[in-house]
Amino acid sequence: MSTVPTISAISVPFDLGAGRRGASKGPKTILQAGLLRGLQQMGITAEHTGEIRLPDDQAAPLAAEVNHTNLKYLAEVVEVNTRLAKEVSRVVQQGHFPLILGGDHSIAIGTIAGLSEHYTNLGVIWIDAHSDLNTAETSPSGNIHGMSLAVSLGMGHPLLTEIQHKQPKIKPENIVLIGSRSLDEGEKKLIRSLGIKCFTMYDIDRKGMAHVMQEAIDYISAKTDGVHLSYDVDSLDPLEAPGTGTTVKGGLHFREAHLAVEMLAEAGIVTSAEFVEVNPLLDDNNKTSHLAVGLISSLLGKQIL
Ligand code: Z70
Ligand code: MN
Ligand code: MN
Ligand code: MN
Repeated sequence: MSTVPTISAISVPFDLGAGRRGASKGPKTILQAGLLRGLQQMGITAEHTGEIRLPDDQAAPLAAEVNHTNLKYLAEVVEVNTRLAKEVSRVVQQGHFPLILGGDHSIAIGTIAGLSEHYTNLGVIWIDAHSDLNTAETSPSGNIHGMSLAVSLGMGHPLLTEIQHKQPKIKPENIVLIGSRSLDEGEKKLIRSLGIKCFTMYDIDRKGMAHVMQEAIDYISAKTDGVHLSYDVDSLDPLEAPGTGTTVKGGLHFREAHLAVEMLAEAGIVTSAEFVEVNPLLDDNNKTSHLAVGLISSLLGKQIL
C-alpha cells in the first residue's frame, strides 16, 4: 500500500499567459501518455477532477475595462486563475493532493492562491529556466506567465494579486528557485533585494544536483507548513524537453530532473504540485508529455528498484 494521499489531477488547458499558443493542449497529452494508469499501477488512488475552462463570453466585459494595460490577456488570466484557485482550495479541503496540469505558467497564480487559504507558511520550489518574477514595469514581453511568482508575492496588477483576497500569498524567504538561467534585469534585482534563495545552473554544475536539492529541502522544510512544487518543463535542456514554448539551452539533464523529484519524494515534504508549459504542438513524438509523466511518477514515489 502506498502512503501517498489520493491524487486529484486538475487540467488547465490555458495558454494565453504565454507568448505562443499550444500549452493549452498539454493536459490532454500528459493524460494520454498514461499518467493516471501509471499512478494506479503504483498503488496510488488517482482521479481527474476535470478541466478548468475559460468561458469566451465572460472575459469580454472585463477585457474592455483592462485593455489599457500592457498585460496581455489580463481578463482571461484573471478568470481562469480565479476558477482554478477555488478548485485547488476545494481539493485541499477534501484532503487530497492537488496535481495541476498546465497550461502555461500563469496558472501558478491560481494554484498558489487556492493553496494559500490552507497554509500560513507555504513553501514554493520553483524549478524553471526562468524566475517568472516580472511585473508590468519590468516585463520585456507583457506575457503574464513571466509574472506569476511576483504576483504570488503580492506584486502586480490588483486583479491578479487579489485573487482569493489574501495578499501576498507567499513570503520571499519560503521560495527556492532551481535551474535558473534566463533572468531579466528587473528579476535579478528583485531576487537580490528580497534575498530569494536561487540555485542557478551555475550552482547545479558547481555543486551537483544532489547537493543543491539537499540544501533546498533543508532550507524550505525548516520553516514551512506545506510545500508546493511548481515544475516548468523548460527547466530541462531542450534536447530532453523540446515541446515547450521558451526553450533555453544549458538546462537540466534527464537524470538531474528526475533526481530532483526523487529526492523530494524521499524527503516527503511536497503537499501539491503543478507541471506546466508542455506544448505538444512543438514536441517531438510527445517526448515532453512522456517526460512529464515520468517526473510526476517519481515525485509520487516511483523508484527504480
Ligand atoms: C521572460 C518574460 C517565461 C516561461 C518564458 C520569459 C518568461 N522572462 N516564463 N517561459 N515559462 O517574458 O517575462
Ligand atoms: Mn477522498
Ligand atoms: Mn515558468
Ligand atoms: Mn520557464
